[in-house]
Amino acid sequence: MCDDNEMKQPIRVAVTGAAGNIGYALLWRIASGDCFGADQPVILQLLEIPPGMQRLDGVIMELKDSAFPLVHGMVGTDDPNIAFNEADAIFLVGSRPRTKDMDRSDLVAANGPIFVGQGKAIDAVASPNVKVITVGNPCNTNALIACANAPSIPPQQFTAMTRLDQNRAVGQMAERADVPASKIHDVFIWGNHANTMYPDPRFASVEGKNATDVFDEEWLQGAFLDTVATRGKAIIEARGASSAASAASAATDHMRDWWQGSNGRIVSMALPSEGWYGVPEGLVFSFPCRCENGEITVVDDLPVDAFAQSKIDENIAALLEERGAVSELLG
Ligand code: NAX
Repeated sequence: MCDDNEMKQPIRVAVTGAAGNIGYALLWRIASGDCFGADQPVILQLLEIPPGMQRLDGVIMELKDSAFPLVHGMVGTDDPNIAFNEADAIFLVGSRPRTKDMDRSDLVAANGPIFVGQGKAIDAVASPNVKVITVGNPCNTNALIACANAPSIPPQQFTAMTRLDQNRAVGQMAERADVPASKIHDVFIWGNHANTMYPDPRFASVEGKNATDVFDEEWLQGAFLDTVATRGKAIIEARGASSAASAASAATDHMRDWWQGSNGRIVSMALPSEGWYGVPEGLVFSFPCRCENGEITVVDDLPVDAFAQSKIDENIAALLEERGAVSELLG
C-alpha cells in the first residue's frame, strides 16, 4: 500500500442499489483497491431508492468502520444527479431482482424505466469519459436503454456484465480438469446474460492445452453449456437468494480489466455492437474482448463454426425481441 503522498487523485465511483446484496459485497472490493488499483483513491457515490436509504446508512456506517485508506469520501443519496455527479466509473446494480413468479418480459417491463432516468442523469452530470457497467437484469437491455438516453456519451462507454457467466465457465472447466482456475484462459461468452448465452470453449486453454482436446465435445456442448447457462437458477434454489458475492466479484473483474487492462487475455463484455460477427448495430451483445489503456477492443476475427453461429443467432433473436419490448424507452 502506498502512503498518502504517493497516491493518485481520487476518482468518483458510483454504485446504484448500494444497499442490496451485490452492493454489500461489491463496495468492499472497490474500497480495498481490488478494482481500480492499490494506489487509486476513490470517492464512493452511492444511490438507493427511498425505501433503501436506511439500509444504505447502515452500509455507509460499516464502510466507515472498515477504515479503508483508499476511501477519500462517501455520499449516500436517492438522487441520481448527485450519485452520478462527475462519476468516472458507474456500477448500475440497482433494480428489481427476478422472483419465481416473474418471466423475462415481466423483468424487462419492471426494470426498463429505471434505466431511462439513470441514462439521462449520466448524460447530464457524469464525466464525459465515464465507464459504465450494467449488472441489474436484464442487463444487456438495461445497458441499451441507459446508452440510448445518454446521447452525449459514446456508446462504447456502456457495457453489461457477462463476466459472471465467464467465471462460471472457468469454474466448471477447472473443476473437471482438476486444475486451479488460473490455469484456464480465454473461454468467453457470446450474447445475452440469459440462458441462451454461449460459453465458447473453442479458443480456451487448460494449462496451455486446447480445451477442445482436453474435454470431449459431448460435455462441452451438453452439461458444460447447460450448467453455465442455468447456474443463476441453481444458486437461487440452493441459497434461497440470487448470486451476490460471485456477481460482485465478476463486476470487480470486469471493471478492473477495463480500467487496468486484461493483459492480452480474452474477456467477455457486452457492449453496443458495431456490426461485429453480423450482430445488428446497437444491440448490447457479449463479445470476446481485450482491454488496454482503458479501451475495449472486440476481437473481431475469430472463426465461427456452425454450432457457434446457431448460438449467436439465437442470442440475436432474443435480444432483438427484448429491444422490441422496450422500443418506447430508447429515446
Ligand atoms: P437486491 O434486491 O439485494 O438489491 C437491489 C437494490 O437495488 C435494493 O437495495 C433496491 O432498493 C435497489 N434499487 C431498486 N431500484 C433502484 C433504483 N431505481 N435506483 C437505485 N437503487 C435501486 O438485489 P441484488 O441481489 O443486489 O441484485 C441486483 C441486480 O443484479 C438484480 O437485477 C439481479 O437480477 C442482477 N444480477 C445480475 C447478474 C449478472 O450476471 N449480470 C448476476 C447476479 C444478479 O442476479
